[in-house]
Amino acid sequence: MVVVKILSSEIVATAAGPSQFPRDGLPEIAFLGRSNVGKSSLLNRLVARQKLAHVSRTPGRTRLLHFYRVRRSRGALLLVDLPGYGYAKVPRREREQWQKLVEGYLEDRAVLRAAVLLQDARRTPGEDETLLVEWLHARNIPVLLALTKFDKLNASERARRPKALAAEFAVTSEQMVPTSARSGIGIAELWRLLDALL
Ligand SMILES: Nc1nc2c(ncn2[C@@H]2O[C@H](COP(=O)(O)OP(=O)(O)OP(=O)(O)O)[C@@H](O)[C@H]2O)c(=O)[nH]1
Ligand SMILES: [Mg+2]
Repeated sequence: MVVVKILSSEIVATAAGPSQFPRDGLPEIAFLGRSNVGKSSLLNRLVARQKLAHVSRTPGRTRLLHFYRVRRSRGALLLVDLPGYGYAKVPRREREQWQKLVEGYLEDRAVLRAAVLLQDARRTPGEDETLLVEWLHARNIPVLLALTKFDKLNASERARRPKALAAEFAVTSEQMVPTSARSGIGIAELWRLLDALL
């Protein structure tokens, strides 16, 4: 197995719109999912830093795109922490703004190599998730599903949930990885799947 080292990671942009997106041409991976699903935590774990991305105490606060540059022994890339959706208290007008910002980003970003959609391993996907996967497929954006908070499942759920969720999303096992930002389960596997798309 080839060991890929993380050499450095840093935030390079916090963007409220396209004019603030980085233009250095590095390949990019976007992290998408419901508020509180664990996007920032997973990102921190991927770069082996505890406090690069902000882990929120109050869900649904992030309204911006955060771009992190990661230098690895096999090259540099950007990881993008997208604002979470689906937070119940968010008024409709803000939801529409989220949609405009995130869909605008996903549709126009030439350097985008893949989207990682995060799904809480304990929960049933909602329309937000299934429609998003369809939307990404329709635009030929490769999608990986990261099941989050896998440490919270017991042994029998660990055996059952990935299969059930793969069926609900209609994806193969190569497109899905159980993860835990707490224990580190699935982090190496997620990098392996991402590298195949980079
Ligand atoms: N047990 C456990 N808790 C986790 C895991 N990942 C995230 N959490 C917790 O879930 C909460 C939300 O995590 P965040 O990483 O801030 O989630 P987010 O998707 O970035 O949330 P927004 O930025 O609000 O969209 C925090 O309390 C985390 O500590 C995990 O793998 N296991
Ligand atoms: Mg976050």
